[in-house]
Amino acid sequence: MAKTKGTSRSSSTETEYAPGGEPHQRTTGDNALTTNQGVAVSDDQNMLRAGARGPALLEDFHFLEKITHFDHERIPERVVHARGSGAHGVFTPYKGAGKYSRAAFLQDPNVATPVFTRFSTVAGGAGSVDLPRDVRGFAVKFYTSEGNFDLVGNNIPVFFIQDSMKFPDFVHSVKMEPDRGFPQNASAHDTFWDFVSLAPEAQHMVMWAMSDRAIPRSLRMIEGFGVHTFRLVDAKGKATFVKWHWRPVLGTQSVTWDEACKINGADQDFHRRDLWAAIQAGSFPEWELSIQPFSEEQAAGFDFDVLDPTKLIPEEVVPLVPLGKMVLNRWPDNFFAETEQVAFHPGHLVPGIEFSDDPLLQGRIFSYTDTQLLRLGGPNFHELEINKPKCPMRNFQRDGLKRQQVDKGRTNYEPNSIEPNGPRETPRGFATYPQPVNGAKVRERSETFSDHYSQARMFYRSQTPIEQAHIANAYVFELSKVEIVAIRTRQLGHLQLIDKDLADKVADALGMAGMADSITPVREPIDLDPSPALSILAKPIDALDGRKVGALIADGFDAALLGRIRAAVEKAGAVFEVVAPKIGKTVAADGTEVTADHIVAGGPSVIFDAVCVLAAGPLVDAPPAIDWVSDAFNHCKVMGVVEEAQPLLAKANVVDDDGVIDLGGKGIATFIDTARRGRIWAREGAQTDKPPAPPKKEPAKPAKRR
Ligand code: HDE
Repeated sequence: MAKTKGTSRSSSTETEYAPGGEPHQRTTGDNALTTNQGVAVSDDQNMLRAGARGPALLEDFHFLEKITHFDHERIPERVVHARGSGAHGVFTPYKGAGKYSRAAFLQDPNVATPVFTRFSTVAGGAGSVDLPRDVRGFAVKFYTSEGNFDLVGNNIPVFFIQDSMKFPDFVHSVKMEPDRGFPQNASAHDTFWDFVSLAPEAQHMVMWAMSDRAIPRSLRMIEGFGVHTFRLVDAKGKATFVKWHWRPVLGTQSVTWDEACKINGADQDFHRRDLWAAIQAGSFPEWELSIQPFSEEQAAGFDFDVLDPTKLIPEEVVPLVPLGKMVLNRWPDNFFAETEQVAFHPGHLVPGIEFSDDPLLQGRIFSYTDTQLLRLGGPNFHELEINKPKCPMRNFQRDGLKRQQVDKGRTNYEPNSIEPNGPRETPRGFATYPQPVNGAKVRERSETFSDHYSQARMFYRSQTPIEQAHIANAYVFELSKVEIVAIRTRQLGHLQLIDKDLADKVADALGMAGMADSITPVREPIDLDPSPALSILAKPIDALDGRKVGALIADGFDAALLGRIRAAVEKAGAVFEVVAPKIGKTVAADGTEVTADHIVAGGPSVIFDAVCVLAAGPLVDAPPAIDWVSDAFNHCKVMGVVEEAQPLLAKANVVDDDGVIDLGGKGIATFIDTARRGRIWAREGAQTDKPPAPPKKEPAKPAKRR
């Protein structure tokens, strides 16, 4: 066991790291951790399992009690992922998608399977804001002809912990602190950083959480991942390991941290409203479902264990195989009945899709049933409309709280000879892949789980300089909110192991240069090849589809120009909205009257992807208008401008660059063309020490502001 000195301010506890890398803090005093029956606990880090890499054992009463108690902690909102937005849709497989799995919904491109998808944040309550720095849940229920299959994933491909035993501890640490009740939905506080800095296995996912992935532009623009390794089984019984991926057709996009903070104030339902509005407008979001298939032999050759949920498989090593497409095309009729009552469960599998022995997945198989029992009030939650399979469902389970179905007949058991046409077993039913299992009963993490830094380093080094700067800023922001200095120095110690340059930047910005703890890793990190697929900006989008352009006007604006811009923006697939001092009417120079979508303070530029500034006049003396323009510029947005707006632009400190485009002449086309490519990161690059990554395409030479 590797020892690190006690770093907590108030105790002399020593933390020891076992060969698997997990921290153990033991006592010889009278402060033993016990079960609810008073039984002292010897290992609170690992579930009981058959062999270090084997499946979990049902006799683990400590784990069952701990996780049951945890699952029942909140009534009735979800204990995690409470804040969510959902939509109905369909999934259609591509030709040949059934190659790896016998699952019926993957076989026929002419058969679409209904789905219900719920996106969520993790830490906040049901009424919390949509844009905290947080992981997003991405849960899909497929109502297949063979029963319901739930793919319950996140928008980040790895997880914070390796063993389900630690889930209550991890979640407690990130939620509001128990004595003070804040912060809500934020990881920027002592207990979160205390936990993750004591559990090195969290470091990879923490790096993702500090990246722009944790502040998405839209739920329509997030990726989804199954996280764990799963097993697909074909019609002949051949098994393949897979990782699941969802890719948004609109591309992966994020906001900046400053925008996220301001959006939370401007519109706390930003993501829910955005998804709702897109679906109402018939602009249905789409995702491609893919797998990374690999064999057990291939898995054995990787630098990491595929059963370890804190590791990903780079796409450059195992490329994605697309299986089909999901389209979300219908908002629920009733939020409570559908989005709130939907019950997802990683154990809802159909023939052809199975678990792996990932110890995090194994614990989830129990937890989700238990949580629904509490949340939905008993064992009949499958009868709720949103949870009901859309294929026949019959068995001898009976009665219980809130039973809806009126079961008929005399038999409620089998075998029986009284009703021979009643439900019976079938050879085409779900049959588990006969994976051999052996091993001693141990609470032990496999040594193959012990490299906690190499992939965190790989993720960081796969980012563009702009994204790296955002990650560094996020660490600085979060750690600046941590009061206990020892927690900060411990986390800085981990960063030293991940990337020295990042660690020094963060320490420097905190005013803590040279204060990092010295941490001895259980296993020394290695340099892995960067994976460009992990960067958002390295895969630039070239489309305005699904995005939003805002135009700021005031009395005396050019109505004909506004009309031309609106037509061009809408033709490019984006939504166009007008912002003016008054909501009622704004009078153009030619007398035309236009109704605004927002007043200036009600429609700040943070809610748009690109903007046009078409007037100045009274706006020059209005602080919300000055903020509107200067925020748009500072958030690197492409700006279409007119000569008349010059006094406002000057007051907002807008400087000429390739993203400030005169809308005269062919300016509208240049504006659309530039806005399609996203932001003008060079504005931010000017503040970092490295230049931004060059765009793949040469930008069209934009017309400069006169
Ligand atoms: Fe969950 N998780 N989770 N989780 N999870 C829940 O189930 C749990 C984990 C995820 O929109 C709960 O119905 C344990 C990983 C999503 O309704 C609960 C462990 C991943 C959602 C629960 C994990 C997820 C949940 C709370 C570690 C990504 C929202 C309410 C062993 C692969 C689904 C509920 C929705 C919800 C337990 C870890 C994703 C308590 C014990 C890893 C997307 O059962």
